[in-house]
Amino acid sequence: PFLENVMRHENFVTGDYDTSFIDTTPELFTFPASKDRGTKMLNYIGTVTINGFPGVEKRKKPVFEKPRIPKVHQFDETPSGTKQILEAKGADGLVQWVKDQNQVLLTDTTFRDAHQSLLATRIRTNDLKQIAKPTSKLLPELFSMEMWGGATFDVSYRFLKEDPWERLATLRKQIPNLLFQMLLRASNAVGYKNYPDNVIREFVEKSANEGIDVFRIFDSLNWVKGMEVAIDAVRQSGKIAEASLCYTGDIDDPTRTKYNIDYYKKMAKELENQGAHILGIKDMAGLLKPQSAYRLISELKETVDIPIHLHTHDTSGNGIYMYAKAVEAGVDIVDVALSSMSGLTSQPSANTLYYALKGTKREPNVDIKSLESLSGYWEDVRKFYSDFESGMVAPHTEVYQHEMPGGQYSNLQQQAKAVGLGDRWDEVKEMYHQVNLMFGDIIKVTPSSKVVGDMALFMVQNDLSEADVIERGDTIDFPASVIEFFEGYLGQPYGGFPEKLQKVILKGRNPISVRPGELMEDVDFEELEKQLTEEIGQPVTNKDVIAYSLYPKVFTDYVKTFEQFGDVGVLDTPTFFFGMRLGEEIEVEIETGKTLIVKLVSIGQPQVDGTRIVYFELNGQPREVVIKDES
Ligand code: 3PY
Ligand code: ZN
Repeated sequence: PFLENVMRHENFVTGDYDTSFIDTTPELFTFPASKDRGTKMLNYIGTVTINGFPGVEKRKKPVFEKPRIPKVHQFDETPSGTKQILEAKGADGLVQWVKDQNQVLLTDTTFRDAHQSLLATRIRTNDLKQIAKPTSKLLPELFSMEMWGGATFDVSYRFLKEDPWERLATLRKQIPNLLFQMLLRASNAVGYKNYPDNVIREFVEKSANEGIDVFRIFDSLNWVKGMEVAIDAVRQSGKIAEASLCYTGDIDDPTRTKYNIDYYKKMAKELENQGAHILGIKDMAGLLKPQSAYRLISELKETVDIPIHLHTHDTSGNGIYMYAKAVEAGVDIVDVALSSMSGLTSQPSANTLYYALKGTKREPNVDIKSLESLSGYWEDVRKFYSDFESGMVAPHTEVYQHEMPGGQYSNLQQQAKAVGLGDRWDEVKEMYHQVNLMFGDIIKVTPSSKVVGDMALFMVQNDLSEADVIERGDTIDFPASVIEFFEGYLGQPYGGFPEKLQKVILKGRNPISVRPGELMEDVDFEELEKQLTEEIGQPVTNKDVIAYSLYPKVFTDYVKTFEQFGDVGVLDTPTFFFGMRLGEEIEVEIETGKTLIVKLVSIGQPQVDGTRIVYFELNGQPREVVIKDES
């Protein structure tokens, strides 16, 4: 290991060395403990082969085609892109560049919202990594790639057992030319509740340092006060603050007057005054209709002087027509996904939009062949994740009634199944609509949408109507998220809380009306680092400490799994979900240039203690692991 350490040291790699650096570089003498990665990996493969993977129907591993990776010339230079513009001109220079463009610019959401909305956020870094370089070479004209934040952060630790910071670092290396964009839930960061201000600041600073360039910031109640700290932190970091208004209701429906055009114009102006570089319009459920989009964009263009970036979900099937109208009205940037990862609860298709706008004044500058070849890769990869598909196969105009965000649809459906309400999904959707009205018609987006979802599930499960809730509320234990919402810990909804319901739910507790961050003490990160180091018994990074401050248990559970199974991120996705078939042989690259060959030879009968011996060959040598059969 000493020699390996020397050879990896940057002075050695760059050739800038003489022997004295060995004496002055003590870290060369700390050797990583040998951790037998091979055995841990066999343990993981044995475990999923026998017991299956949560959320994936247990079955023999299907035979999948190898995903088609478009050929790009490895040694061609990566074309420069928007990342270089930001580096050369700074945030204001980049904003000016956007304003100077005549064509509509595109953000590709395939790496984040598309799979959050179609596949319950389950796409693994292993699959992103393989297409990262081709994407950077084939789509250098993109405005940005949305590839981080939202639910991807906690799902990485929680379900995929991988580190989201490593995803960011890996992709950043492969994609040096495009702006990386993340979704930041303002005071809720990438979590489901408000955090102390210094957690938000620390999170933004680290994310910016690690490679995020555009922060789309929103508040789940459109409460601008709740966005102040996040916007300021992003501006401080030198990156781009895309402060967003969330769109709900219908500006052209005279019976829905709460969120009218003036409401959005006022909010847009406030965000601009607050320091937004770009105005985001976050149509999280896909409620913005074509004619309303024309009106909304036209009027907002006259209201603010900053570029406008429009996000939608194609649940109703109206996405492309709506974008065409928004483009006509002068929207600067729109969010699209590669065709095979688009449509339905995801974003509209980039490929389709290209043809829709071809020959118009604002035709996007993008290569359709590239879009198609990259889409081919995702068509193949998507098959690995079929267990996480929502089952929606055609446009759902009923979204205009239930108003459920695209990113929530497949997740809430999974939650409903988990509590035994899978066959009452239609009722859950109807209840979601009713709960929204009970709550006073609120903005529904993470985490306020989760509150509505939790309450809807709770009411269906317990067969409660609105009248039951009001009349018998004092005997009902409401979900924790619902109580917190009515206490004011997600912020203040526009128009206030419905007072009667609030009283019933709070049972004598007093709500707050200030920004929750004002009441929370700063986190002492040094103390937290000590606590975490003690709890897991190993040194930690500052990124680990941030993750721990956001969700302590999710993070320590992840560490425990890592201890047990090692880095499962190196496995291909079919093996990760299904384990191996008898007699199958796979290659696993555990680090660059270091590959293990694994063969599953046989599986023993269950023993009296409920375990089975699984026989492998690892690089040709027989190896066996003992697995508890829990199937
Ligand atoms: C998220 O917050 O994760 C969302 O995608 C909201 O739409
Ligand atoms: Zn979205």
